[in-house]
Amino acid sequence: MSIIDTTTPAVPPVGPPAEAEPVGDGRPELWQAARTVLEANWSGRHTVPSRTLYPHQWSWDAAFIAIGLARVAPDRAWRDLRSLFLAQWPDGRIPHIVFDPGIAERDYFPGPGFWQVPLRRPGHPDGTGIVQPPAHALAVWELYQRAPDAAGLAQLRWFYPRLVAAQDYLLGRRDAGGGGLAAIVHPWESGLDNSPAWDAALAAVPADLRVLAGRQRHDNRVAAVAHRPTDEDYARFVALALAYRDHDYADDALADRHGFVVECPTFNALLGAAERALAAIAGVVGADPAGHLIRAERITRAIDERLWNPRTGMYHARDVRTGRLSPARCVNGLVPLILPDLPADRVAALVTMLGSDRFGMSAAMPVPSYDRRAADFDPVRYWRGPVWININWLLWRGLRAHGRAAQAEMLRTAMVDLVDRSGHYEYFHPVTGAGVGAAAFSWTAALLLDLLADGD
Ligand code: 9WN
Repeated sequence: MSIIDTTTPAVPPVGPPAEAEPVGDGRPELWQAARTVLEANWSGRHTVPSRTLYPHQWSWDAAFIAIGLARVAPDRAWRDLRSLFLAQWPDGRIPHIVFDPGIAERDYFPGPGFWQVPLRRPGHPDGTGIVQPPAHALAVWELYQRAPDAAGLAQLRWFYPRLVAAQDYLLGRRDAGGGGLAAIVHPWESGLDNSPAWDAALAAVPADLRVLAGRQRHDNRVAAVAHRPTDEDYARFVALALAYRDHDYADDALADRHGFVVECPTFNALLGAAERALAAIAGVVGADPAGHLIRAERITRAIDERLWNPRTGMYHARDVRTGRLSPARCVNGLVPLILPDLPADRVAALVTMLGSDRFGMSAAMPVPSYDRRAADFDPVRYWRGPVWININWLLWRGLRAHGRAAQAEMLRTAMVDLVDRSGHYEYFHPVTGAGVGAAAFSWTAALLLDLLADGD
C-alpha cells in the first residue's frame, strides 16, 4: 500500500459542547476558553500552533493538539493528524512543518522556498525535510481510546503502516551513532530548539552572520527579541538546515559530514513510547505486537546505556560526533520517565531531580525547561528556563506510569492553575508564572482540555 493518500474527509467543527462532555474539572470557563483557542487556530486544513508566530502545521504540536481535541472533537483530531501524515515522505519521515499554501513566504521564515523539498506533486502538501519528536503514535492510541468505534478503527488501520514507516526511518537511517537510538541533525528537530542541551554540540558550528544576509527572520518581528534565539544561534540554525538540504536530505555518513548529530533523551523516549503505542495499536488492527515490544525494550536500554550520567543523576544529550554527553542539566533529560520499563533506581533519581532546587516542581509551579541553578538560566528566552505545558504533560504521564500518583496530581493541578492564572500562552515565566511567547497557543489549550478532563 502506498503511504501517500490525498483523500480529505469532511472536517467537523469543534462546535458547541456535547451532552456527554466533561465539565472541565469545575472550571467551565477555562474549559470553554481552551475550546475557543483551538477553534480560532483551525486554518481549514489543520490547527496552527499560533496565528501570529507559527502560521503553518507543526509535527509534534499536531500530536499534542490531537490528544486535547480527542476530548471534544475526535473527528477533527483525526483530520488534523491526517493533514500532517499526508506530507509524509516515501522514506517514512514526517516533516516538522506542513506548509499552508495560503500563507505568504514572508509570514514565516524559513518557509517552503527555503526548504525546496523535492517532493511537490498535485494534491500533496509541501513540508520541510527535517523531523520533530515522534509523539504521533501516542496521540493516535490516545485518540482511539477516547473514541473506540468503527470510525476510530478505520483510522487506526490508516495510521498504523504510516506510523511504522516513520519509526523505521528514525530507527534505521537516523541511527547515526549505531547504538540503537535516533539522532537529530538540527536543534529544530528536538522541539526544544534553543535548549542549552545543544550548546556544546553547536559550539562547533560557525556562527557566520552572513548566512542571514538577504533572509528576513519572521520570529523577531512578532515576538520580543529577548525571548527568541540570538542572531548568532539563528545563523547556526540556518547554516545547518542549508547543509542538510544541500545534501538532498540524505542521511548517509551523517556523523562524518554533518555539523550537528545528537541523541536527545526526550526524542528517544518518545521513540520508545511510540513502539509501545504501536504494540497496542497492532493488537487492535490484527498485526503482531511482539516486534514493537522488543524494539521498545531495546530503546529503553539504549537510552540508559548511552545517555545516563551517574554524576548528575539524570539523562543528557549525546553528541554523536564526539561521543560526549552535554554537561547541561535540561528538562529533556527527565522525560525518559514516560518509559514504563525504566529501571527503578533511574526513576527514583529522576523524581528526586524533579523535586530538587534545580527543577523545583511544586504545587505552585510546574517544571522549568532548564536547571534553575545554572548561571545561564534565563526565565524568558525560549527553552532556556521557561515552563512548557507539553513537557510537563509528559512528566505528569511519566509520574503516573511509575505509581507516583500524589506527585502527578500535584503537577496536574500546578499546570491547570498556571494556565488559569495567565492564559493559554506558549510558555511561562518560571518564577512569576507570567505568560510569554505566543498567546492563544494551541498545544497549551489542547493539553489543558486533557488535564481538566482527567480531573473529572
Ligand atoms: C521551529 C511550533 C514550534 C514548536 C517547537 C518550538 C518552536 C519553531 C520556531 O515552535 O519552533 O520549528 O520557529 O521557533 O520550539 O517546539 O513545535 O509551535
